Amino acid sequence: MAEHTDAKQRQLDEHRVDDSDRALTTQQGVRVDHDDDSLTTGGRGPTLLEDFHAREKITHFDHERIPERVVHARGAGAYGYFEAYDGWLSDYTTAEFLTSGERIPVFVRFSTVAGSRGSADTVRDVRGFATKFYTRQGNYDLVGNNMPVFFIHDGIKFPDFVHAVKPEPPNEIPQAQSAHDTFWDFVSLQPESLHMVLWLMSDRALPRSYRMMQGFGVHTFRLVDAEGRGTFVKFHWKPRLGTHSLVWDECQKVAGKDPDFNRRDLWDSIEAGRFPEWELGVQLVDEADEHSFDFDLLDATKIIPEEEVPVRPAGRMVLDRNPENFFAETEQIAFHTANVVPGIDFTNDPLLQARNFSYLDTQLIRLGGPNFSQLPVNRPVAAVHHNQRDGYGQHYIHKGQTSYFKNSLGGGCPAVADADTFRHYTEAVSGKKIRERSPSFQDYYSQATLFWNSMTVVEREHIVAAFRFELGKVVDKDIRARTVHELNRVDHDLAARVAAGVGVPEPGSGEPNHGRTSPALSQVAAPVRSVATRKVAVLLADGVDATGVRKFTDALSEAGAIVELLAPHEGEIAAGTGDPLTADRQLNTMASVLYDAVVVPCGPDSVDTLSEDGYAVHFVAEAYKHAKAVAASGSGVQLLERAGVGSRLAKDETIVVADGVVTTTAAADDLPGEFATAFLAELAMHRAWQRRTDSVPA
Ligand code: HDE
Repeated sequence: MAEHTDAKQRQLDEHRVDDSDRALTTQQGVRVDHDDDSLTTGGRGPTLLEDFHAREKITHFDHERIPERVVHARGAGAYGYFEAYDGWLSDYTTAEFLTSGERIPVFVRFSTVAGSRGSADTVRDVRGFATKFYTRQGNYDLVGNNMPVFFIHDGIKFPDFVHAVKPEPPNEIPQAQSAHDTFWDFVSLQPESLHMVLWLMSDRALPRSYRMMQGFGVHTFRLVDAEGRGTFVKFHWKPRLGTHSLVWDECQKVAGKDPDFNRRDLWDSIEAGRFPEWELGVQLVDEADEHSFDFDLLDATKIIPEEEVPVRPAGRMVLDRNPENFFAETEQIAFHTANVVPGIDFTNDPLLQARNFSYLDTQLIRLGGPNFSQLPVNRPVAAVHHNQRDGYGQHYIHKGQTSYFKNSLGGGCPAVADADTFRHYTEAVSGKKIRERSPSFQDYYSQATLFWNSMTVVEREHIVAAFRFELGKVVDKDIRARTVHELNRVDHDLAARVAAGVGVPEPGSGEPNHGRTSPALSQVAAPVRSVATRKVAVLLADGVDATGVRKFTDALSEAGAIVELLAPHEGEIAAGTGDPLTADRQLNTMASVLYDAVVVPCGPDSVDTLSEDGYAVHFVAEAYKHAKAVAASGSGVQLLERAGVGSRLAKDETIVVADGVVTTTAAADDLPGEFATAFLAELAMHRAWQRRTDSVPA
């Protein structure tokens, strides 16, 4: 648990309840001497109405569920802090948290969008990335996603879009999936969604970890300085560990092996003191340049390419404390895009404007009334004084005779302030009231093409495979054809490759591709290489060369990787050389998909046992299929051969590195330090994307 306490944590401490060494009571504080049997007439008679304890207990239980979020129902959150760099943003904004450099408490909630609260983490979906900054000037919420654009550009389409992606009404199937008819029906008829659909079909929709995911504010917001001058801004979060994804086959398996994969990863990392970190970046656009782009800044289906407007580092955020209670904190946190502080304002982005209505509205039903901002996790650390009164769940006891403004009886208080106040940006607007979207929003394809053009070969392969998978689940052939037709307007090669997979005739040559790229969009082209927090499975059994294992795993741990020893049985593992080892986990409780890499150490008996264990053989083959780093030393190489892994395995004591597979026949005593170094280099690559594994059984 984090050492640091801050204003928010001190406030939360007042609400934290510790039951240890305490007596059981009713809600009224009456001590209870019996909690197993209800009050009955005789041991076998009817239960008595006067059993207030049993009634209270059951009644509370009957009411303990609240509606899940209509979207983003499944999530995981944590506390931490944000600190701005250098205060350079004070040239643009009066928002203190962006300029003071002080540590500002935050709570971040990550989420999937489509699935219900109990759905699996590793589904193909957008991820929410919502941050509440508890600033001295009030709460600021940056309610973003891990993709920089959205499916629609006008909020009026949001209910349609969500109805289309959610499980279908007759049977509530499928859960947490976009691979079904209604979603693709919507997409094929709503071309503005195409750009985001390309992101959704890309690896961005399959994050390896919330800690390895970018975040985006999506909309163009506005910074406002002390003179009231506005500057357009887009917010970006960049993870220190780089942006990395799982592969689709892996995701589907993880959904069964560990449906809490991303949630657990966040929790475990924070518990272990490996605090996730992001850098906040901003793209700033002068108001005078509002119309100098070939898209509309108010259109949330568009990015501002980083090569056109660079992302400037503005601060960093660290998450260092898990919540005490999921419901109280992660479930009850209420984000709202209209929670802004002085120095940050909106633009006329029609999606943002609708969100500013929706987020307050939704909390009223979800949290049962207008006082949800008094819930501990939602309370600002800034002082709160207003004339709003009463309502369900009112926690404050407001003193005084007046609850209106202006008043004389209350001395005019609370009084409007004259400094440090929120003042709406004064923007001149004019025009006729019309239901019509500006033509500047109507280029649906250029940026979808830009995204496609910017992908590496392997990223494109994944996108094509994703389209084939998703459309392959669509029953209505017209929807498939219509979608392919739309893809043809993005790129002909893309459309042709998808068409070939889903039984749709290849469309004509389509519109010419504009050929532009934005290198920053690829997450593979310039990866952050790090082994920090990467999970490595070491497969072993009795007779393993324990000396070599220790030497190797020490080197990995020192480099920041997490090593787990997996064996057919838990407890002590008899060693072929050196002292016995203790297995961390029983092999069959885990799976390769829960690790970043796998290692098979030397030890003839150990390797013989593993070679007879289909689970171990599959473990290695599957890690190989998913392009993970694989290593084996000494007799361990035989298990790789048995698993059909790699065509270039070591034949002698030389270290062979081939497409992420690192082998040597050297055993414990001769195992060179370079073996660990070579493996760490492959692990840092995240995946050996150049490895061709299509023919490896899934
Ligand atoms: Fe949301 N969205 N949204 N959304 N959204 C909600 O608010 C909505 C949009 C996002 O961890 C809801 O409290 C409308 C864009 C996140 O608690 C609801 C529109 C982006 C979260 C809602 C959008 C988001 C939500 C459901 C179109 C990325 C989870 C429960 C006008 C920038 C926050 C709730 C959390 C949650 C409405 C579009 C991100 C119903 C109407 C664009 C991360 O109010």
